[in-house]
Amino acid sequence: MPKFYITTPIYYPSGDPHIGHCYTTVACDSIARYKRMQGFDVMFLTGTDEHGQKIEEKAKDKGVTPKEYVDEIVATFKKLWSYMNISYDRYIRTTDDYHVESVQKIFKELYDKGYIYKGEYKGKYCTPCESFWTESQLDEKGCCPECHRPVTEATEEAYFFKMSPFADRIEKLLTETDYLRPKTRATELVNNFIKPGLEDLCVSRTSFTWGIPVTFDPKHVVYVWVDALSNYCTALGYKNSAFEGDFEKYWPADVHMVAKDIMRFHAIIWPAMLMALDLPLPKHLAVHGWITFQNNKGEAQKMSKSLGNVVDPFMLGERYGVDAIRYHILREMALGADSGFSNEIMINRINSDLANGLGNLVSRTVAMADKYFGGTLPAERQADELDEQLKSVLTGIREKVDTCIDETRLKNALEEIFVAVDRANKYIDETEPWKLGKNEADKPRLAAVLYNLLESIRIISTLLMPFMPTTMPKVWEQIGADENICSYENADKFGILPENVTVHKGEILFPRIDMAKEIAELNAIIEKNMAEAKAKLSAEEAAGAFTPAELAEQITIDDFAKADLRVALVKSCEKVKKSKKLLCLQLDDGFGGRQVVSGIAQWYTPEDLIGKKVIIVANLAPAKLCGVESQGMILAADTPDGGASVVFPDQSLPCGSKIR
Ligand code: ME8
Repeated sequence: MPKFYITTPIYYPSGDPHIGHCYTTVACDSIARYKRMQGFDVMFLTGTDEHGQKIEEKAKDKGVTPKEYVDEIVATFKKLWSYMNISYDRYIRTTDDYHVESVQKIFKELYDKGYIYKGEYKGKYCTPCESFWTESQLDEKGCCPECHRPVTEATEEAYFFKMSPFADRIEKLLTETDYLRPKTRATELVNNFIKPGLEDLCVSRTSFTWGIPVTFDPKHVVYVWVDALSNYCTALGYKNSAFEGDFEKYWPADVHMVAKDIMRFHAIIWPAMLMALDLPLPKHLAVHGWITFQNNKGEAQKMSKSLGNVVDPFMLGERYGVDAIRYHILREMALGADSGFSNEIMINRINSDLANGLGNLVSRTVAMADKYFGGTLPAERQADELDEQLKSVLTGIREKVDTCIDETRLKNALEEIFVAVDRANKYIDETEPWKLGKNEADKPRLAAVLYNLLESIRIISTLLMPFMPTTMPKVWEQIGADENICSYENADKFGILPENVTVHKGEILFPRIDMAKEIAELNAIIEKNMAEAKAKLSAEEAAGAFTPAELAEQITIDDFAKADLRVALVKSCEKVKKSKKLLCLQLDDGFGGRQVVSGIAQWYTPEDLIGKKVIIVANLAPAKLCGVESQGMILAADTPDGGASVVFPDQSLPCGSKIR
């Protein structure tokens, strides 16, 4: 059996997956399903890239270990893939033991062969992208050329991978073979990276620990891209014993699919690593563009959590069905180009292609077979020349779709199939079966027309199955077919359904969407998300711009010792009448209790404080505030926005504990 190995990138579990991640995964899934249908032994790999400084920092911010942090997000990725009907055969996590073992062996082999050597790294490092850049690669502002955020100067002992021995072979790979798709991108890679001289790559880090340790020098962890790229081989059991025989069987990969952001790593570094390991190179690298968010002014924006414009696939799936979303993203994105995501385009596409085009074809055909023949077609037929035109279009699409799939042009594959949908709908207009149905003498002709339509639907739904795997079995049910009849082998032939086929009227496959209503609702959701993200960003910016008040005059330790600071429990609390600012608190101070008045009512309600322990200045001379006596004061910090934040000590401390 011929084999076929396809991979998505392994995604960073640094935030929830969005429609962009869905694109690559759904695209690979559709190809994998198509190839299985063609009889290939398919290995479809996806997974998560879990090491690196970025993850380590995010986990620290959340107060959890990196593994705990990634485990939670990986669960969301897996949930989404199951929701989107992703039929992956293997899911690799770079924290899996077998992968760690293999990466260590790969690093050692490259070292033993002399391709990796120890040196000193001096240069620019972009933490969010985990990438080193040379001066000449930085953007015009001296920032990271990919994410345009500031880079930091880094000098440290590091291991380097010699890239120059592979420069000529890589240039040939990019320019003389069809490894890179679309090939038009080869020029930019050659001009930007190869022509100026391929620089050696820094492949280890010592400034953080969340990575795979270098076995022979464990204060170094392996550079996250070397770790990540290796996944395509380690997941097949390369240099580990987790998957006996798979590497020999499936390597080299037939297709690696990625977006343009990570093309350089897959077009240059990955081939260089494989050449150094003496391994065969993957056959194709399919590079697609970004799904950008099209705002209501029609401008394309990069999807980003901080802008609040990321499109949530769960939300869309709930509204329109997973298959409609799968269809839409695949139909919109051409290989290599960006694609603006807009709710209007999505709804138009679903309404025109799926509800009006395909949905109507199925429902009209089945309804007529039901109405005129009680669901079962009679054997007596009358053919017409028109039928041959329909048949020749329908029997010819499989070959066209095959070519598109082999060239990773999914948008074109769907376009081809929808040419057939349109042709079949046109055949209904040409043959006018509703007129034939009025006349008994025309029944044999009507039976032929409906049979030809059912056959067209069989071919169309067979070829659409890899793209819309939930809906097509429902179509088969309606046209009296099943998965055996709707096989790839039968998809270029006419006359497969039994002569006296019986149809079954079923649910509407793709209900028409009320554009105005949906757009209003979707816009409200996105506006809310964007407003929340903006508020979060300005709070963060305000915090970032904070300049502390000037330091007070110096005091001695004895001066400080005069202030008696104690832990006290807030037993009850209420607003001071006539004052908007004051709260009156009854405290257990460990010495029989006291009352304190505090000017924090704008920021705290009594409920926020009751039951909490706070810190008080216990030996402050009593004073009256708004006529209410205060025996001391509560400690609070100034916040950047001019508010106050009460200092809460360790809540297990007993009341009266002294603070020094
Ligand atoms: O780069 N439009 O992981 P990542 C289209 N861990 N595709 C998008 C997209 C968008 N808006 N957003 C994400 C990494 N993608 C590395 C990869 S591989 C050895 C290591 C998809 O989570 C697209 O496939 O940042 C892109 O290449 C990938 O997610 C980047 O995922």
